[in-house]
Amino acid sequence: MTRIDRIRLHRIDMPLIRPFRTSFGTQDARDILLVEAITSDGVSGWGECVAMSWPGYSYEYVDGCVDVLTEHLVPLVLRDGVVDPLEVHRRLARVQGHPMAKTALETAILDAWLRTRSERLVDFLGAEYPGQVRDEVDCGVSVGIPPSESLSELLDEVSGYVDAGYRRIKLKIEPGWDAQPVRAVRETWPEILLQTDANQAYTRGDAALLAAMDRFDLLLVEQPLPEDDLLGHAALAREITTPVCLDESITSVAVAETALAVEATSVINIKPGRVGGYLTAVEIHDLCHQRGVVVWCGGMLETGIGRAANVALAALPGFTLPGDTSASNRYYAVDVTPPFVLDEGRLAVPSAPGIGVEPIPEILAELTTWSALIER
Ligand code: OSB
Ligand code: MG
Repeated sequence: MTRIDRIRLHRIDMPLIRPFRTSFGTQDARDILLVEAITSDGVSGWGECVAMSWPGYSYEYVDGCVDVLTEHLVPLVLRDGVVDPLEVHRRLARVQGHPMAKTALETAILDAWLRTRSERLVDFLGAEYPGQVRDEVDCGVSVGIPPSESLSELLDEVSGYVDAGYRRIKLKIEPGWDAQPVRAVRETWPEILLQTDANQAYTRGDAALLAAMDRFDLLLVEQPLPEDDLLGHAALAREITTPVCLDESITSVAVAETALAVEATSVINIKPGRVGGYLTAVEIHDLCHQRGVVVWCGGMLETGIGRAANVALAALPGFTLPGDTSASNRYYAVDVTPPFVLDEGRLAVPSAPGIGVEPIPEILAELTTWSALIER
């Protein structure tokens, strides 16, 4: 019987093509933890931890993830080498919180398990939807606030993405960088699918400011208010015509259900790392799909490892809006896996077993700043 014998943590440093500024801070490089789960048959599975190096988007951060993985999560699975995905999921639930760390470990083990069975992640995730799972997904792109705060720089960047074929543009906004850039992009591309993301930068008193963007025909506004303010989002949703979409707030199936019940959100951004894994991500998808609520797949500047798994998730039938599933070259000159390349604004779902890709050893070695092996 296959067991998980060893877990290796790889910390890598990936320079970004250009700085990525949001309302919570600026990143120049991505400090990323990859988890490798190695079976008793010598098969490796991979998972990416989407935490950032500082707790700006959520409370998780890379040093904290290394600690909770090493001290708490990895020991729970190495005790008996459990590989069954549902059992791994139940096991990790004994630790409170830390969804990004859990997702990385759960995905690595799931990938290893699927590889030993020669089954693709997309077929596993989409098992309830035979014949309805896509083999390519529509891609959008998230556009940061230009560090110069220059409109012409923003339009140049967006123009590059439009030319590359992206099917939807998302603009990061914050007070002081909102209606003006949104208007400039809308006037330049009257037909493009356009949405905004505030990453919690507004307050309950800002409804008029946000309503001022209703005239730009936006698909949605993502996470305008603080994460815990579901009722604030519900009140705001009554004040503006642009649909409210929650990202940071949706941390579990139960919260998703509550947010829908109080009408705090009418569209959901599903990010596996934020909700604690691909199994939970599918549950939220199923809940929304049953209720006719649209979902789309978010992103966290993933390498090819996380991107591969996200593309598989985004192939499920409820993902009807383009996701933040951009090509590798949106963020990185060199990806740690073979690059994901856009084809007519779409990415292909990998055809190989598991997540379908793995790191290129020489590139991984070059990018690695630290690694640790944890054994049974
Ligand atoms: O809020 O969706 C977000 C990146 C890091 C943290 C939070 C967010 C984002 C993005 C980029 O918007 C999504 C991507 O292209 O991966
Ligand atoms: Mg967001």
